[in-house]
Amino acid sequence: MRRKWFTLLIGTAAVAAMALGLSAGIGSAGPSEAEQGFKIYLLPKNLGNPYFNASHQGAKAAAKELGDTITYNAPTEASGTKQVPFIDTAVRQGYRAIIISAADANAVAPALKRAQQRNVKVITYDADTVPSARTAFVSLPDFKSVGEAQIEWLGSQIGYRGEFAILSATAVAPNQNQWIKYMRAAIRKPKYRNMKLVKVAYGDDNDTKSAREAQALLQAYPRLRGIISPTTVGIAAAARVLTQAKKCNVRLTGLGLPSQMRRYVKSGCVRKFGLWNVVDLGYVAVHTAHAVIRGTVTGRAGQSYRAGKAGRRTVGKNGVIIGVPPFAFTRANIDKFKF
Ligand code: RAM
Repeated sequence: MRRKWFTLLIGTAAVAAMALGLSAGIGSAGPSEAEQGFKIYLLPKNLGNPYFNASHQGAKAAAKELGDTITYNAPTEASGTKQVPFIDTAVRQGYRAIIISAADANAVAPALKRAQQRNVKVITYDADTVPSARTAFVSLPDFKSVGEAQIEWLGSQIGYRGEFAILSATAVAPNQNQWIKYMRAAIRKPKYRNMKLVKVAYGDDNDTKSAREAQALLQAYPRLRGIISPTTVGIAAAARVLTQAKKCNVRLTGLGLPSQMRRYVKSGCVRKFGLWNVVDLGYVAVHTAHAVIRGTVTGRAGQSYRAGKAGRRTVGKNGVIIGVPPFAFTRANIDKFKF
C-alpha cells in the first residue's frame, strides 16, 4: 500500500500537471442548456480554514464550467452540531445539492437525511457522514496509505526510534480518526516498533488551540522526537510553535497546505509532509454534485461520469469516489504548488 502511495507521489508528473492546470483554471468545458443553473451549497467543516478556501476555488471553477452557482458557508468552529443549521438553511432556500465536509459523521446525519427527504441531493467531500445520509463521498486518497505514509515520513526522519505525538483536529473528526487508526496499526509492524506514540492531542482545527496543544506537548514530553499533525490547521500551528521555541529538532510532518508550510520547509524546520490538490477536490466535488442532480450518478458502484478536466471518475463500494491523488512536498518541489 505504502509503495503505491509513494509511486503515485513520485511517478505521476502527468497527474500533477493536470492538477496544477485545474488550479490555474485553464480551459472551459462549456455546458449544454439542459445542464445549466443548479444552486449548490458548499458546506466545509469551518470558515477561516485556508484548506477549505482552496476547495472553494476549485468548486467555483467547476460551477463556472457547468453554469451552476455555489454558496460557500459554514460555522467558524469545526463542529457537526454547528453545521446542522446551515444544512437546514440550504434546504429552506431551495438548493438542489449540499456538498459537505462532515465535522462529525453522526451529528450531521439526521439533518442530511431530512434534506434528502426534501429532494436535496447530498454529497460529502473531504470528510464523510454515514453512507445512508448521502449519495456519494468524494474521498481523499486512500486513508490507509495516507495514514501509513505519515508514520514513514516521521520514522525516516528519527531513525525509526523514540517518542512521538499526534496533533489532530477534533476528537470526532472522521478523516483524522481514520488516519490515526492506520497510524496505530502501522506502529505495530516490526519496522516501526521502536516508535512510541505518547499522546494524541486535539487542536480542534483552531489555530490558537492547536498552537497551545503543540506547546503543551513540548513541555510534557521533553524526550519527544516528533509530531505528526494530520490536519492543515494543526501542522501550520505546530511549525510556528517549533520555530518560535527553536525546537525544530523535534521533527514535524503530517498533512499541510504548501502555501502555509513553504516558509518552514525553506527554513529547514519541516522536511517532508503531504496532501493532495484541494482545489481539484472542490472541482471534482461540484462535478459530482452536478452528475447526482442530473441523475447520472445515484451512488451505485460501477457508475462512471466525467468530472470535467479531471477526467472520468467511477463510483466505488458504498458510494465512495476517490477525488484526488496524493502528493508529498519537500524543498525540491514545494515552489510548484500554489494552493
Ligand atoms: C484540515 C481539515 C480537513 C482535512 C485537512 C487535512 O484542513 O481537518 O478536513 O482534510 O486538514
